[in-house]
Amino acid sequence: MKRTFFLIWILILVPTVLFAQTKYKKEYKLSIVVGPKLPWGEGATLFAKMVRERTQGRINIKVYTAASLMAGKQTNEFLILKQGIADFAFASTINWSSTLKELNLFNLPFLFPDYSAIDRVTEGYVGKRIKADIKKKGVTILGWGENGFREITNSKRPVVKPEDLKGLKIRVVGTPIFIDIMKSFGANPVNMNWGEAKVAFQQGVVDGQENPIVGILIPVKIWEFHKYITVWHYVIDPLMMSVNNKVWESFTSEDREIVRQAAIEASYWQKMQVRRGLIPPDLKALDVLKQHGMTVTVLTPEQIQAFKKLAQPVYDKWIPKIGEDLYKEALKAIEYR
Ligand code: X2X
Repeated sequence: MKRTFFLIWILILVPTVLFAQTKYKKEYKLSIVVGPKLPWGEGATLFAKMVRERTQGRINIKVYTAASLMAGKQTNEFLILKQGIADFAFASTINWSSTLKELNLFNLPFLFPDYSAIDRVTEGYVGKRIKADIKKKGVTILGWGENGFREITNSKRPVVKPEDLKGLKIRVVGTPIFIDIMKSFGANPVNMNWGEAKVAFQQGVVDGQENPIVGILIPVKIWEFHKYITVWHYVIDPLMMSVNNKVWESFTSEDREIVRQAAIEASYWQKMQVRRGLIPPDLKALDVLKQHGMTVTVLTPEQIQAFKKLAQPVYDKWIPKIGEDLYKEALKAIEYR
């Protein structure tokens, strides 16, 4: 009797274990658009390491840097993740916002005044709604990291007022709202993939660009190309640790829990890295730029207002595409004090 039970048990258990293991791929591909040494890349690597260790190697994630899974075309990232060419991505809202219009919420100029405002939006009701919408489109968001507040640099002159931007060629990501924003300020936007941008700075094909200080500008040594930076916090750029829905559903519930927890921890760690030296009174990150000879101009609220006023047409055009309701909910969270 006992032996029969044992045999039945073995007959059930062995195929279950084998089947569970064959469901998993040998390697899961995680996409990022930058290199491995930036905090963004380090966050992705940390996530992969945590998942590999905590699942005893059952889930083996490899980080594909420099937009290599989409031949450099960073605005295609959501599509390749949805299609399963990538299994995971640690992705900027900017790069997905040409496909997912509501993500342009984060691109509205001067909407987010500080870190606490962006945290209330991503971690609150608006973040949950965005997650639910993206889930319906084939992708699960597991955690929020951050590229940072984007500041503008150039090789020509200090930018204090809109007239200073007149005629400057500014490299932006090839997502339509950035063309509208730069035009509203009076600059000449040039869209270009990040992979080609550094050479363009070097050769002076463009006069300037916009990117976050700790997340991008210090690691790429922007002072080798541009002498002037204006700190104006005009756009914030959250990162989403994300996974293709089919891949997500193929994991056991225990493994999903491990992956979810690792995503939260790694994205939070990454977000804290890029905020270092940028929260008053600790502004060491600005000192690094100055030590390398850059002229750092920090705009006052009145100076920012001059740019924000010019961007009103961007708000008028893009709020309907983002969704009036989502925008209003975000405003509520931002204005909460
Ligand atoms: O292309 C950029 O500017 C970058 C690296 O910041 C993004 O991917 C949004």
